[in-house]
Amino acid sequence: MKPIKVLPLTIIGTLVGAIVSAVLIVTVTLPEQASVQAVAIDNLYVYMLGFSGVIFGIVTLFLIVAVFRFRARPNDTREGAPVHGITWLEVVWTIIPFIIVTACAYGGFVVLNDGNVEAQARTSGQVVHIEAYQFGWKYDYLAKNVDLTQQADLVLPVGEAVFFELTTKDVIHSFWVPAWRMQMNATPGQVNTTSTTPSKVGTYEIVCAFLCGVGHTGMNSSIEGSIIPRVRVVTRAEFDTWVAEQKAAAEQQGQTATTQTTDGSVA
Ligand SMILES: [Cu+2]
Repeated sequence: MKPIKVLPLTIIGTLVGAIVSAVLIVTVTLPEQASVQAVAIDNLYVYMLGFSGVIFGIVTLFLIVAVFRFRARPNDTREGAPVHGITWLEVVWTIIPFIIVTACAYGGFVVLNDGNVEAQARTSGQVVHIEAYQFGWKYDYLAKNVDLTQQADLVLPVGEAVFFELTTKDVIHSFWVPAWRMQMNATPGQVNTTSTTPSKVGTYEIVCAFLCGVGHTGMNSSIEGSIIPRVRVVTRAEFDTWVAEQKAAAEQQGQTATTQTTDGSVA
């Protein structure tokens, strides 16, 4: 039986795979890019999809050819030839995947490292603590002079780095804003962190990306009937106004509570 011609098949597989990747890259529409980091993350996605498509093309082509070429003919009950190895092929299929995996890991490291804006956010004080619960999110604004706690709304100023600390009251949840290309799990017993720089004014959907119980679907802000608000990215001035309003509302609520207690004790 004639052996498979490796080189021509590899070339054809590469071309087919590259075409598959190109079609996917052109036709699959990603969500709007609404953070500074989103651009580099999308480029990384295209880079990895390119590699994956080529590997897919080569592997699939070899598989199809091998299935046809080496199939058992009717009434042929002979054993196959005992092949003990082809050293050059084994060296090649070890070195090439090693290079590909290293290149992908390096790309991922660079993009995630460059996109980490924790230092900037800590300097400017833009730190938000997110507490996940069944079934929603609560936000504490930890910035100096802001000090808003247990907010149902996530409102952020555009163009400013923000650092998130995530915890959960109960089970594992995952905070995901597709437009920011940012997702982080909230894991019981630990604080997970992530950061982003919103780059566009607007409202964006928040999704819980971890199946967390019967109300999980409701933790997606864009489904009908969801009580979870979308994240609002506003100008700095609008953000300051919002903070002032929330603080005033909180103070008034505190006063009402005090008044009620006083009234109760007097009566
Ligand atoms: Cu959840």
